[in-house]
Amino acid sequence: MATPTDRITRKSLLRELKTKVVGRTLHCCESIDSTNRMAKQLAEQGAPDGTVVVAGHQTGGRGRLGRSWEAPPGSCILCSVIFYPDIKPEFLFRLTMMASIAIVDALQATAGISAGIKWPNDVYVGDKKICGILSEVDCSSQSVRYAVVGIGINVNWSLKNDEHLGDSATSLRDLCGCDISCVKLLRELLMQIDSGYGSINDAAHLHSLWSQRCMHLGKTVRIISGNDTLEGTAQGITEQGHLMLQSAGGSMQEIMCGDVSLRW
Ligand code: BT5
Repeated sequence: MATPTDRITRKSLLRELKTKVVGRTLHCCESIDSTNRMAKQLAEQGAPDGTVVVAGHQTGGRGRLGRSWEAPPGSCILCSVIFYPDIKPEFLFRLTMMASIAIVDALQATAGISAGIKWPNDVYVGDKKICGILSEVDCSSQSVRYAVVGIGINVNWSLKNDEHLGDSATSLRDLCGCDISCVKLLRELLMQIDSGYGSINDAAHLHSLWSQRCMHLGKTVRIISGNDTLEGTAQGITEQGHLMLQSAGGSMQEIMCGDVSLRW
């Protein structure tokens, strides 16, 4: 449950934050254009591994492909984490996998909500989106300079009657019927991410945790990828994070990016 003092501040978050890397350097802002934008700027300036940027409000919250991320001031989790991962660029999707697993586990631990991962970057409860992840990287073909993983979770914002998102999105308030402490949820999330980051090179373990939490493996899905609409059974993901889609005729296709829909 949230209390009247449930404001995300450095002090409230650092209390009982048991992490090795993630959140040891922490920037909390009332309002900013985008935590991902600020995190990238800090990474350019050499901010330490695991630096976290948190905002109460974003004036230009970003999604993928130029889309936007909405959240009323002071109601949701809006944060970005900087990483300098020791992985080859082709395996960078592991960071998104690690974040998705951490989000599902933190929602369960803090609010008792069973959520699932929707490839590539969403967390859903039932058929509604509760969280989006935006991973951005600076890398060459050989090495990764830095990666920023941005996370937006709908917490104390009622979306049921929202004109734009009511049909497709949900929040912890809508699901639990009460407000949930953003401080506790974010602290749990950062601890889960910290533990996942420690084993980012254990690909088999990560793959198994991700697959257990993915909501559409083995199911028939429709994927919008660029100008193409594809249908088939989602069979799994490759080491690079591409989705393996099996058509009704049995042929297998590797999809690099797209939006999965589970209902149409
Ligand atoms: C995402 O993009 O889902 C990634 C969102 C990442 C947001 C975080 S917040 C902290 C950090 N700083 C940033 O600037 N961004 C990150 P995508 O898959 O492209 O989904 C975007 C679409 O989701 C929009 O076009 C809307 O349709 C929908 N949407 C926008 N706000 C939403 C919300 N609060 N809940 C559910 N859906 C939303």
